Amino acid sequence: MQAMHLAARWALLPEGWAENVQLTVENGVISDLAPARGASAPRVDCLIPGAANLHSHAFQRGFAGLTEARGAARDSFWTWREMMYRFALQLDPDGAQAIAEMAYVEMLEAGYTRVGEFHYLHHAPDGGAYEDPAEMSARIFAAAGATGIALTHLPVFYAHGGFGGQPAGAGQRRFLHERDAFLALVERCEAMARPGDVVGYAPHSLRAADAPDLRALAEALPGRRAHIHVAEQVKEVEDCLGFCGRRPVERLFETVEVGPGWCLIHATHLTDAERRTIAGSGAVAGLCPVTEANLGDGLFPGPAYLAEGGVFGIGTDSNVHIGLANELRCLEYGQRLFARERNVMATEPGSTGTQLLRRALAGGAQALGAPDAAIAVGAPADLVALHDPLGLGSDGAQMLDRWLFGPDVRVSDTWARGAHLVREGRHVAREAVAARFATVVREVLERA
Ligand code: NGQ
Ligand code: ZN
Repeated sequence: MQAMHLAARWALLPEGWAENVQLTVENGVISDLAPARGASAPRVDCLIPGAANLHSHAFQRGFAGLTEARGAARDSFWTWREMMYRFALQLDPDGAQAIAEMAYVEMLEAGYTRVGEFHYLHHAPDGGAYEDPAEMSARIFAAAGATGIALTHLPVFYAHGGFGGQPAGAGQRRFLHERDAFLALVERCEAMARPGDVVGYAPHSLRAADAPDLRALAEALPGRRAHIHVAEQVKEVEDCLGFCGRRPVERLFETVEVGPGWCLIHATHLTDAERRTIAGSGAVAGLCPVTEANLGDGLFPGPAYLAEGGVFGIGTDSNVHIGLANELRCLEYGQRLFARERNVMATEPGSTGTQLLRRALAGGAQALGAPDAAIAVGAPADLVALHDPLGLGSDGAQMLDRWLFGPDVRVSDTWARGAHLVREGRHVAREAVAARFATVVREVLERA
């Protein structure tokens, strides 16, 4: 493979912003980093590392924006979930793959080069296993392969409909596994992984996986990244208290050893003690600010958690709107509205965008078991270029802040492991992927 050269006016390096940098990329890896010389290489305005999107349910992209009309009663997370289940029951493997490809194209266009797919749509619409029980996971791998995004696949263990081992409801029949069959799925996924892909596992929630399930999985799958939804909704906290006298985060930490290999998705409703416990454990808080706003979840206690040294990363979750700048802005704005202050998620003086991005890059890579997101020799060439059409950014930090909070800076290019997948803001396969996506969604909506 031929070496690629790329120059950047500004680049976010591990030690900070650098001006006029030239990179060489060979076999998908950054092989050299030097001061830019002459005009030999194509030059971008601002170069940042590609980010990890630590929490996605790709299929939910299929009904993005279509649950925003009020029903007869008051709408909530739980009424949204009914609609989500109805959509989930309509998808066949081809449809699920087409929708995942659309989501992954948009992620690459947004600046993500890896996705953590929290995957629970496992079985056929009647709840029976497909001939290949790993069929739906195979479609996720295929969608990642077709679009070029790196994948951390997180097959989901789902066994119950609520706390106390309640039976699963009819709408959940495609999600369910016995423990042995689930462990076999994890093994099959490992066999499907391309170089650079990671396979973890995900007990869906304390509602869907009980304490014996959690312990058995942790014992059977040591060393794998583990993700779980926890304490997203007040009702979940109340139901957990009603069931066992403990709050969800307390219950999780009492049940399994939670450390840096864990990612706690949402972790919205926390006591001070629970927040300190998460921060002290080194686990990643998997924040999904746009989805959390869309579903009316509540606000994560950001500043206190950062003060305690807590780690966080960002996920697009329901994929109602796929963005990276957008997620970080929504995170910061939620905290501003609550604190009635500005630049709340910055822990030191200086660019809020730079601090938010660096934390999200580090937490995302940790949560997905990926190499550090860094523009550095030896690192995978996962790169995102920002274009500043008016040339107003006087330095990299300002360009980044204007990308997050202003109107005109945007992603122009994305390289994943050196492959130039997004050019002039568009994924190279966007047209074909979008056409298949539109056909599938039209068919599902006509049927539903
Ligand atoms: C999910 N999504 O698994 O897709 C969940 C809803 C549930 C979010 N929590 C289902 N955002 O939690 O039971
Ligand atoms: Zn989720």
